Amino acid sequence: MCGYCGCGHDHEHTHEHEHSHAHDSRIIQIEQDILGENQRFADQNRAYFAKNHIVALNLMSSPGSGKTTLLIETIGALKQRCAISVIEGDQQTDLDAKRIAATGVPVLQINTGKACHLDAHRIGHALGDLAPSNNSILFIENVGNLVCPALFDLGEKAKIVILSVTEGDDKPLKYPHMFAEASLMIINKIDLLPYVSFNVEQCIEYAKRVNPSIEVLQTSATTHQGIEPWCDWLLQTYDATITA
Ligand SMILES: Nc1nc2c(ncn2[C@@H]2O[C@H](COP(=O)(O)OP(=O)(O)OP(=O)(O)O)[C@@H](O)[C@H]2O)c(=O)[nH]1
Ligand SMILES: [Mg+2]
Repeated sequence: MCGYCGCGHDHEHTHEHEHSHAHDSRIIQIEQDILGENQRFADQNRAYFAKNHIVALNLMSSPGSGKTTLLIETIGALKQRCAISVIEGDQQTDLDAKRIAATGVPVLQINTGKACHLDAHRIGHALGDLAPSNNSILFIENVGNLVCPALFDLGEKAKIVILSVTEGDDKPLKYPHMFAEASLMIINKIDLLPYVSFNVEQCIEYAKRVNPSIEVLQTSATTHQGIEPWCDWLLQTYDATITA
């Protein structure tokens, strides 16, 4: 249960629900306050990114879809071409930060505790500590969760959703907010396609039903398939932002 975004609404249920309308409106008010507060910090982050020519990309997915593995491959392919830094979001541990640190790029781990997503306030603090270089790409690996991170603007240039083929091709319809918010869907672990029942065309059709303008790439972070088109997408986004 998330202690911040209100999903799950952790409260005692020893009472009857005769007053459910008042209860619901109080929850909606709390959610509006939380998201309104987040938006103010997100706008500050966005201004910081624009001033310093930093392309911030928010990577979101279910746990284990391959975000960190894909990042490690991406950093290996791109770090000679542009400066890169990473913010890692997990509920606990610095395991992912250690994996990224081994690539040699600056990385900062955020532990969210009970919270199931990163928010703009935490990112603002992390920017102070990480101090990403001007003219760089900043990857923000969000907490593994296909729901709540979609609600929270971090001030990023783009949201990217990573869906691995072991999760099922129906996810864009079942978790539409994530796919509606994303500019790009990466279908990862395509090396496993021969072993799972995952219809790539069907998945893309579902994603475009939710978000007609979503772009789609297919990768395998372990066999390196599709990494080049993904790096091209990154460099185009970087060039467009830096020269804007
Ligand atoms: N076969 C295959 N395995 C992959 C691929 N990408 C990642 N994996 C494996 O999937 C598992 C999870 O990968 P991670 O990169 O840790 O996933 P993550 O999304 O960062 O996980 P969280 O940070 O916990 O949400 C690891 O065992 C990876 O080796 C891929 O393209 N193909
Ligand atoms: Mg990870």
